[in-house]
Amino acid sequence: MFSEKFSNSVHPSLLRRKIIHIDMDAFYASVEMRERPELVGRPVVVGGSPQSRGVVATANYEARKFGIRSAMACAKALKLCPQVVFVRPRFELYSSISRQIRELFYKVTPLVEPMSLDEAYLDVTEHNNGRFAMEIAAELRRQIFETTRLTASAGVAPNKMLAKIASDINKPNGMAIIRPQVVTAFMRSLALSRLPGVGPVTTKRLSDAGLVHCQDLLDGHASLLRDKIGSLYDWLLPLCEGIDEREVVTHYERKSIGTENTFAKDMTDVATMERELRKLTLELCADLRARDITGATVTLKVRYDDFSRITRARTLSEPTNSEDVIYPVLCELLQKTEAGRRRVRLLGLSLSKLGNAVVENW
Ligand code: DCP
Ligand code: MG
Repeated sequence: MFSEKFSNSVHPSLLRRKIIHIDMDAFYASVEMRERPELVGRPVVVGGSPQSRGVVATANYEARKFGIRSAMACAKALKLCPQVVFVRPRFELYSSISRQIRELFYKVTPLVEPMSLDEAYLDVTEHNNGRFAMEIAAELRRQIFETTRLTASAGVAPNKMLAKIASDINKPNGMAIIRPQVVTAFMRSLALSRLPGVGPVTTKRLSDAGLVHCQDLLDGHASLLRDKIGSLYDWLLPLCEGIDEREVVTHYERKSIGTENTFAKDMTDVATMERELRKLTLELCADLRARDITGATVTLKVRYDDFSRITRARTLSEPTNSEDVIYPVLCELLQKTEAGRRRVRLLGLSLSKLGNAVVENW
């Protein structure tokens, strides 16, 4: 599709790495269709209910034909397609499948950055066993299907931005490769709204300035464009050239650790809540001590029966993981809520301002 004549202008950063982006197709909906074959061929929305202001988490491809999209109100989805089937999400099921998929990724390389339950970047520059990145991606898609009976799409490219854009090109159940030699040509016709970090607000600002595609920015005069869109220009320019130096991040530093429980019956009296908090505190502190984690800020989370949620927090003079310190603080924080006056469906607690850096993989 793109001619090789661009090969003499390849930016060196595009020759450095090989990145694969994998993204499951209509993930939650595909899982539900696998579990309930009677849904196959029908438009399906996974999400809340149209009666209770729920939103669409995802829609299968049949439902998308009617214009239904993620984050849309379920009531609107129902208007667009009256025969749509609404299904409640089952997050535990999705995360167990997500773990299966990640295991397949980690067999290829430790350089995996999961972005969500259904999406990850892999850096296969080194860990390729002599295979082309494209072959690894094809093999992973095959293994994912064999293991889960679900389809994934893949993108292969010299960086994260391009790999993610590529995985969308032949979605669903497809794959695309963007070679370094075609990046310049490919980027020119790409809409600016497809660049990472460019959301609806920025897209509007850019189109108000007459900028819709990357070429509009690439061909424009730098100082004129800086006058129009300010520092946005310098941020976007390398992206429009197809340059994205972000590494695949395999570990993150944990900022907080906590636990919570939704109760089978809403709670009304404070003594019961204190007992439940005590149980949660003992569990959490045992875990913290086992992992040698301490924290200075204690946060209590309360969800009332109408699903509204509040948090109350206190920072101690020094980090701890002792229930004898944390539990009384939680009881004090509970006094600062409407517990006892309103019905409570969930209690949670967490510790932040951790005393020692806690580095984990995803
Ligand atoms: N999700 C959500 N709310 C959103 C977007 C997504 O709950 N606003 C959930 C449901 C999706 C899952 O995350 O199934 C993965 O998100 P994707 O954006 O990858 O969408 P899908 O996998 O559903 O579809 P696609 O085939 O376009 O990747
Ligand atoms: Mg997906």
